[in-house]
Amino acid sequence: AEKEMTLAIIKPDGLYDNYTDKIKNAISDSGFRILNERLVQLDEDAAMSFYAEHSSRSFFSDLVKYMTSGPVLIMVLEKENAVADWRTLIGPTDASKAKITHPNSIRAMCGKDLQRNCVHGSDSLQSAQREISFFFKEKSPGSGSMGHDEL
Ligand code: YYY
Ligand code: MG
Repeated sequence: AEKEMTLAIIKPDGLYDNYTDKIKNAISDSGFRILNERLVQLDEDAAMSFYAEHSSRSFFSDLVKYMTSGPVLIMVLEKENAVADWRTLIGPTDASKAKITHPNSIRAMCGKDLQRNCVHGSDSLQSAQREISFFFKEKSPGSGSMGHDEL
């Protein structure tokens, strides 16, 4: 099968609680390669744009507040079937439920609850491409990318 790329983020609580090494070990133990990474402090505009699909949801403003509450570590992961396999490794969105149903998942081990779930993973190949470009592709000013690094 073809290699795929997906976008992973260690969210503010994950960095703050020093889960970076544990998460990176899980990443390499599961056969992913980290192609690129950036430590980023998201501002409100970037967080709103990254999560635009959720802009009408009741949790949106809390999500933006949380995602801008501290630095996040953005990583591009590569592997066969990377998108689905990374979603499997991180586990369900609600970390408090993941602790019961998927105790070996990253969200179960490192997350706290529905909001503070420690990590992000792209939900489809199309999302992965959009999200990787959001952080890592050089784009013309005003095009929406906040990244300046080349893959
Ligand atoms: O893709 P995933 O992160 O598992 O969940 P999404 O449904 O895309 O929601 C994005 C993000 O929003 C989630 O990681 C936590 C937060 N969130 C929330 O705070 N409350 C909800 N009811 C749903 C999601
Ligand atoms: Mg999602």
